[in-house]
Amino acid sequence: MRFTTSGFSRKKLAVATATLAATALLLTGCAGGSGTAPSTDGAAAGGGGDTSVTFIPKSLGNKYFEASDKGAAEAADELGMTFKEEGPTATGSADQVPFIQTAIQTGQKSIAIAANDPTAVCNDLEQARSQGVKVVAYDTDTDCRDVFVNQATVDGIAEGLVKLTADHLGEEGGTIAILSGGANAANLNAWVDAIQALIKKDHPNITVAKVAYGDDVDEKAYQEAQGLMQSIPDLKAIIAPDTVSVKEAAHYLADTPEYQGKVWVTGLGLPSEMAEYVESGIVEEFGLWNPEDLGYLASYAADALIAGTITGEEGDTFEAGKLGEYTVGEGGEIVLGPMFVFNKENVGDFSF
Ligand code: RAM
Repeated sequence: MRFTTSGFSRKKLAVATATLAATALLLTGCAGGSGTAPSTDGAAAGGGGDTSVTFIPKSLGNKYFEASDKGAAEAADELGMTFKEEGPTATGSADQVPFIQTAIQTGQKSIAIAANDPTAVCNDLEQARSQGVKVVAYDTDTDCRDVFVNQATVDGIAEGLVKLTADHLGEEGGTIAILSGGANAANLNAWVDAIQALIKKDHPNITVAKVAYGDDVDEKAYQEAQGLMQSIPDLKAIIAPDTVSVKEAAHYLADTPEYQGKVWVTGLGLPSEMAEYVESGIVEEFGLWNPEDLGYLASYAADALIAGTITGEEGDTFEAGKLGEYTVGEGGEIVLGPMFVFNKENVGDFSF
């Protein structure tokens, strides 16, 4: 089964990216201090000014969140929302708390957060909600929010990555490892659990020897990839459901010819970061979605919550600009669409 992503075509994406780059140049405000990114002021760009959102990614400097928050800024501009992106440079459980407090104290109408730890930020998010701030979880869920904008279903991601790996290993199967990112992240742990459960249920010829964690940090992910390849003699594949981990596993493989052709790497990656490895044959296929669309959808969900168009109840519907109409599902989850598979034929078509 091929996974194709709803909501973006290459041409449309190229146009959107060019438009977005021009818009971002117009809107970018002054840069913040350490731990903050330039904020763009939708009001200054002619927006209504009475709605606002602060995006708090897992960490600044991760190109995945640079892409998702670029899409969020594009949507905020369309909606006339004041947009801010602020966040930590590390992925510790409590690193995002100061930025939630800043959003509360500056009267932001909504917060969109990709929590490094689903429970560690709850006291602060509940404080925000008690003061009327709408909270959107995006990319990864937290226990205290109004809605969760999810890039794809957990089962869809697990099925996609396991299929790529099982197809590569064939009847013989073999020993694999999983290299994830932050050990407390709800999205990553859900995917790791679903991947292991699916392999146990449907692929008795595949053994998961170890799960390692790179904490969404380049150097650590590289070292963990090295450790897996050096410590598991019959290792045949690594599944890395995290853009930092899959990039660094490919990076270590590219640096270490003795493992090339022996260990196969796939996972969830950014085309912009993985293209060199796909074009050189180090990696054949990997999955993801359009992170810019994820952020774009999260901004529209925040705006709909502020306007009262949705409350987060199952069945609520709202318009999300160029992405069309979305419906709130069970537990307040809004799903962007299915996973998309990138390979040598298409990886060069995308700029995120
Ligand atoms: C990293 C982060 C993010 C995840 C992607 C796939 O950038 O862990 O939360 O969605 O990988």
